[in-house]
Order: sequence, then structure tokens, then C-alpha cells
Amino acid sequence: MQKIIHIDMDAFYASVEQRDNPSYRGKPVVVSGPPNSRSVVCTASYEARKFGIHSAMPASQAYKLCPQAIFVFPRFSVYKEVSLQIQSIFSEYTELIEPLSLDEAYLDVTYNKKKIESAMAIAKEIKIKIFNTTKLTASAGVANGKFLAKIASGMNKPNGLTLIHPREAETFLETLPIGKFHGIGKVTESKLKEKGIHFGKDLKAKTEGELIQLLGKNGSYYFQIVHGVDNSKVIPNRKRKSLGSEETFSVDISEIRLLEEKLKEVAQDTSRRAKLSNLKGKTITLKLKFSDFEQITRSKSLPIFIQSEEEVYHFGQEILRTIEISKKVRLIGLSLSSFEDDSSQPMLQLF
Ligand code: TTP
Ligand code: MG
Repeated sequence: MQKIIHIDMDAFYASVEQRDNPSYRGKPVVVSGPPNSRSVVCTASYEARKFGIHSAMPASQAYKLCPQAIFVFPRFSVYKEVSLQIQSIFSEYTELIEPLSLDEAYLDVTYNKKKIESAMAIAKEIKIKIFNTTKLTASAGVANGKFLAKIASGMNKPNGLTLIHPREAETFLETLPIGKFHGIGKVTESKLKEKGIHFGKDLKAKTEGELIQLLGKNGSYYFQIVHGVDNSKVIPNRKRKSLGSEETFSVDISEIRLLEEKLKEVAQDTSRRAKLSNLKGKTITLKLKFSDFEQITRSKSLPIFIQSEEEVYHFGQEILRTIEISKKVRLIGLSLSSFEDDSSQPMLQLF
């Protein structure tokens, strides 16, 4: 039997804004573009949700529902930073982490690094660590499969910790309204309701063949789910193999001094990305594209793992100086690869 935890931060972007701006706390906060634009709501604080505001709603509609709400622009780099922090907490327990977005992940803790038997105990620890590190709350769901773990984490938001015990699982599913089945959208929901299927027990009354007819290729999956079988695995994102940055110039360049200036910019950006992902590389690759679109790449294996702007620029420049520039250049790029193998690092495939 698997032990799965699903973790989901509460009102994520809005909570980060309330954390960083104490005057927003306890107030309706809407993270979106300006309310008089065509932008949509990324998310809303729980105070704003009381007015009926929710994700994906036009910001203009949110304004009508609650003109006194505080509208703030998203700050993605801050959310990414928090995301890396929580991933790093997860990886203290397991490498089997499947992030679904910046604020949400499945963890398989069946065999965990700390050899803790109880998945509930792990979930509790993780929630505390998340709060201590980020000053933000998360909700966690614990179950024997991904399907129920995800439903569980949504049951007692915010700051919830919910277990769906294996022996309750089948009854729980029988009474679950079909709209709550993850993956069954509004359209399918009304289609099923027209056929008298309102709860899990109605799905369970069908044969696998009937469910395939009703739900297409997902029919077999839901057949297993309602019979208490959920073998879907937590699939960790593959570790990234390289990262880098490139720039296409507005005007083609032939002067080496100008090329080196551009190289400095892409080195800066490459280093920034490497730091964000906590990665150091031992191979550096320079890419040039010429005005006739011919493209060359030159790689160099380094004696050390590098990450800083100075190092990336230094070795990039070394490669650049070995290349004879006989045509104008339209693009320059740098990338790092052959990363230090540090398995204590979280899986970093968020960007
Ligand atoms: P969610 O976890 O779906 O929502 P949430 O964390 O804001 O609130 P909840 O407490 O219900 O989990 O999404 C995480 C973040 O992703 C959310 O804070 C903003 C962003 N997001 C969007 O930008 N657009 C969307 O449509 C949704 C659903 C989320
Ligand atoms: Mg969330």
C-alpha cells in the first residue's frame, strides 16, 4: 500500500502578498492585473472569496463584487522562491515529489528518508516546517493513493490536515458527489447527472465497459478508483540537464567588444537561473548564430563546478575568444550543464 501526501498552499499568491505587506492582512486581496483591464484573477485571499471572488474570474468582475478589495500585481519571482523553499522541505523526506504547480505537490512517503511510519506524522512535520520557513500555511491530505490524497488536502482548507483512512476510502468515495472527482469537469458532470449519476456509488454500480462508454479512455481509471484501487505512481520530474540564457540582438553585431558586453548580460542571466535552481555546472556551452543563420555551439569542460556571474562570464569569454568571427552575429547564448550531482536537492523543473 502506498502512503501519499498531497500538499497545497493556502490562497498561495494572496497569502504571500499578505505576508509581505502587513497592512493587507485580514483584508480582501485580489492578485491580478488592474481591475479596469482585461486581466483575470490569479487568486484571492480568503477574505475576498467571501465576496464570491475566485481564480480565473475577470478582474473587472472582482472589482464589481468588492470595490474595496486591494488589487495587487503578481510577483512571480517571490512565489518561485517560496516554491523552492517548500520543495526543499519535501526533499528532507523523499525524492518522490511530483509538483503540480508552484504551490502543490504529491509526495510518496511509503519509504521515506527519515523512516517515519506514519504519513500523518510526516504531513504534520512538513506543515510546521513550511510555516516556520515561509510564514505561510499549507493544507495537507493523506491517503493511500494520489486521488484521495488530493481530495483530502482540499477538505479542511485553510491550514488543514486530513486523513482518508484506507478503511474509510470506499464509503467515502460512494458518497462523494461526482463533481468532486478530480478530472471530471463541468461538462462531464452534467452529462453524468443527466444519466442519473450523482455520486460515487452511482459510478460504482456501472461495469467497466459502461464507464468507458461514458468517460472514454478515463473510464477504466475511474472504475478502479471507485473500487478503492489507486495505483497511480508519484512521478518525480526529471532533473533538468541544462539551463541558460540567450539574446537575439536588435541589430547584428560584429565588434568583439560589443559581443562581450552582450555575453556579460547572458552570463548574468544564466548565473541568476543557476542560483534560483541551486545548480552548479561543470560544462559551459557558448552558442552563436550569424546573420546568415548559421549556428555554432562550442562547449568546454571545466575543472570546477561554476555558478557565479564572474565564473560564467570568464569561461564564456574564453570560448568566445577561440572563435574566429568572420560574419556578423545575430544571437549569443550561454548554458551550463553537467550539474553537480547532489541528490539532497529538490527536483527542480518548475520553470
Ligand atoms: P491554487 O492552489 O488552485 O489556489 P490557491 O493556492 O490560491 O488557493 P487554495 O487555498 O484554494 O489552494 O493555485 C495556486 C496558485 O496558482 C494561486 O495562488 C494563483 C495561481 N493560479 C492562477 O494564477 N490562476 C488560476 O486559475 C489558478 C487556479 C491558480
Ligand atoms: Mg493552493
